[in-house]
Amino acid sequence: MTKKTIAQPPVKFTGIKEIKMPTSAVGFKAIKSALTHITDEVGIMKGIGLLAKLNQKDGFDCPGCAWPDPDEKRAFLAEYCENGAKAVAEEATKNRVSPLFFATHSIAELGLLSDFELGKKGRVTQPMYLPEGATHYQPIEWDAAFQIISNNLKKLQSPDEAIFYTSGRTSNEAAYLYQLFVRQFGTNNLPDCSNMCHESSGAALSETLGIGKGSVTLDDFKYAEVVIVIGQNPGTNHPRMLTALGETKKHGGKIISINPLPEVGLKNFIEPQNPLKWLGDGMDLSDLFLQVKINGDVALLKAILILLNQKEMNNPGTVFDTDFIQKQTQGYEDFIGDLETYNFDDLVNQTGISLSEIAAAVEILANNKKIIVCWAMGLTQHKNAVDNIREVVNLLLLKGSIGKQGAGTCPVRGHSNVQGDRTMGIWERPEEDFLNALDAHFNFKSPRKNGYDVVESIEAMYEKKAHFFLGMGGNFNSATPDTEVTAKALRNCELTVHISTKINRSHLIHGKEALILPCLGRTEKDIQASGEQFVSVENSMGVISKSVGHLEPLSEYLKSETAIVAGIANATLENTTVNWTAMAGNYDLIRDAIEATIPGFEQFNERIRILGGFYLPNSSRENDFSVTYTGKANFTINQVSDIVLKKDQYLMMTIRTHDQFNTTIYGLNDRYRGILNERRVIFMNSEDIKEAGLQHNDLVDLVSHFEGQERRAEQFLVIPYSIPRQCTATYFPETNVLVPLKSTARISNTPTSKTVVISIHKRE
Ligand SMILES: Nc1nc2c(c(=O)[nH]1)N[C@H]1C(S)=C(S)[C@@H](COP(=O)(O)OP(=O)(O)OC[C@H]3O[C@@H](n4cnc5c(=O)[nH]c(N)nc54)[C@H](O)[C@@H]3O)O[C@H]1N2
Ligand SMILES: Nc1nc2c(c(=O)[nH]1)N[C@H]1C(S)=C(S)[C@@H](COP(=O)(O)OP(=O)(O)OC[C@H]3O[C@@H](n4cnc5c(=O)[nH]c(N)nc54)[C@H](O)[C@@H]3O)O[C@H]1N2
Ligand SMILES: [Mo]
Repeated sequence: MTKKTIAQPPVKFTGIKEIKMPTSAVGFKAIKSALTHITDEVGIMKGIGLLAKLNQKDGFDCPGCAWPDPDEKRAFLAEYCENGAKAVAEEATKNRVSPLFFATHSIAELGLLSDFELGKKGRVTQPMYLPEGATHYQPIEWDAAFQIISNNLKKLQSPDEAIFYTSGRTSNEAAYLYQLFVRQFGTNNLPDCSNMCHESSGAALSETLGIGKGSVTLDDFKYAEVVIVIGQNPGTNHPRMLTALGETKKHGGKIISINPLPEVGLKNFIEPQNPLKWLGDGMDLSDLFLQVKINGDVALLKAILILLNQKEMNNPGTVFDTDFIQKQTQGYEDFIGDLETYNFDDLVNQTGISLSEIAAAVEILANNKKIIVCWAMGLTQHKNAVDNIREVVNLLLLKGSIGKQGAGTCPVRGHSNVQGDRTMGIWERPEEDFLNALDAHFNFKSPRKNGYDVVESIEAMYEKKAHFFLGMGGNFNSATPDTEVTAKALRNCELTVHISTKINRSHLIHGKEALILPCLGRTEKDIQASGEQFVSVENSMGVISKSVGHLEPLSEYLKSETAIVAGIANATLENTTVNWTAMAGNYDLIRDAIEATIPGFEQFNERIRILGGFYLPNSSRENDFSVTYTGKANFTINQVSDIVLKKDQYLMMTIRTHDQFNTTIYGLNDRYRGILNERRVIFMNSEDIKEAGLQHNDLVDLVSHFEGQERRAEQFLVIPYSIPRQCTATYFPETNVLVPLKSTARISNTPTSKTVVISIHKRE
């Protein structure tokens, strides 16, 4: 018999090359890299045809990040970035994983491939089935696959024994139909990638401002006097955001970046849209870079707020927006009272930043009124992540920097439709109003009990309280924390099902039986009973727009995500009140149902056909905080980090390279950080390396420490890097095995993937 398939990326070294860190982002090299990926995966002619439709008003939405497209003018052939082009190349690839491929490779064998090698095998072309005890996947007809799902769902003692995960690429139409099926089946077990991503932002913003989404639009970047980019690496993860930051600079605004790493994209940027500038010096972006220690952000913000408060007390009414505070907010006195209890020097020490640099930030903030704060995973994946974001809101409220042009909150979303999926009801804790609307429209009673989020789902499968897993996209095994625990949880299931475009490690870590259901991607034509369909998505700023694929589907066996949901629903639900076949045959009918049950979608079918789409209503953008629990915008009292490191311990953040999209590894380079052809590295401060008796390129094992438990990840190369003392960085998902499942953020329950306590051990 074969050995058990390994759950983690195998230890393989690919031959590190180190280069000097570049001094600017984007520019000619980025364009070259984009074209290389497109040419290698898709071919040059087809590739250029694809790029011409990418993010255009009549084209398809980039399957990369959720950064918005300009409302007005869009550049022909340039409304994309290097990493968007890689995302498209990855999906539209010529390479195929056919039944023959599965017949000639056992699952254990596939497990020995790295994520990079696995992904490069290409798109899955046919539904595949793994019977109990089998070593190879085999092809299966769609109807037989739906029947296996239905049989397994019907065997459960309760609908709550099934888990229905979603990754944020799923369109609004597919997501809506999916949650409707899951609720008609009888559970709210709808965990999604958001639980690991911006859940902390949603929790903090709903409490303080009344809506879990950001408040700014792209246009606001032109009017902002200050933009703070904190805990985010836009040069890699949202490259088109650099154009917006460039607009801020062109209009005289200042940029402050707050990050443990000097990320190149935040320093200097060469506009991709203007070839005349490709070889020039580029535009300097950050006016001030605060190199904060990992998880030192609440301390830093508090230190800034204390100094701002002192300035305000010296000259009342000149620093804070007292009128806004008085009329629109609640909790100011308690907040200021709390601020006065901190020891200022302790706070500064926690940040690792000099007092003069903090004072420079205070100077910029004191003298300006229109502030935008942008953030991503550097704030959301800590134990006090919700505190981080509430403290950001405190700053904006003091300055009255919300609900007006050029100011506000900007949580920069990850997956291209992660925000839309939540709007569509992909949530384990749905609002009563939403469920009531569903019940009334579809004439059934949806479940009221809260479902499991990602961490709770893993626990439920681990403890054998749940026996069925279905993933609508994503790579659950590799994206979640505590890889070995998650793998055991998935293996405990009776059936694991993945609706996927490409093969990934979650297909190899399976339940007793398993299915891979291949679906159409964004780039492909979607033809249903009523003809050619399009879908809709919501970007990071609440714009709903249309996305239509133009390529011929790569295989005749692929189904759309909506058709797959309808197939499962028809096979499973006996007394359903929904005509699944009709809805999947004509997405206008799904949009009619969305309009009838979700606020903000009036005349949806009409408005979605207007090129460019429409904005959803957003109360905090409109300066209306009446929807919070106090009826006002709320100041909050937040906690600084309580992590105490022992002498030989370090904090580790798990971050993305320039060549990956989450668990999809496009290539082996992290060009902007000077690392080529290798992923098994740990970035350390050179003083720490010296003190630990280590040397550049030493081979080390990493051990994480949590509540007396140890977890181990073996074989990483030590790289000296500009990073604060006792802080380290490694790449996700290689080190997810070190992130303890139970180490999560208060309130949002998001895994603390940016604060892992580790020790570092030299290999003999
Ligand atoms: N090309 C590409 N684009 C992507 C993705 C991708 O993988 N590849 N992923 C998408 C998804 S789902 C998401 S959520 C986003 C992720 O976008 P990011 O959040 O930018 O991604 P990370 O690599 O996790 O980077 C986190 C950044 O926060 C910093 N950081 C870490 N800890 C702290 C801290 O304690 N304080 C502060 N101030 N900074 C900290 C890190 O140094 C790093 O710069 O990108 C989306 N876009
Ligand atoms: N340690 C650590 N862990 C993290 C993070 C971190 O920063 N550090 N970040 C977290 C974050 S922010 C996120 S969002 C999650 C991401 O978690 P996931 O969303 O679960 O993971 P992805 O790697 O984005 O999923 C990639 C897979 O999605 C499938 N796919 C791609 N396009 C489509 C499509 O159009 N339809 C369907 N059905 N499938 C498709 C492909 O098969 C591909 O292999 O990971 C989280 N995990
Ligand atoms: Mo994300």
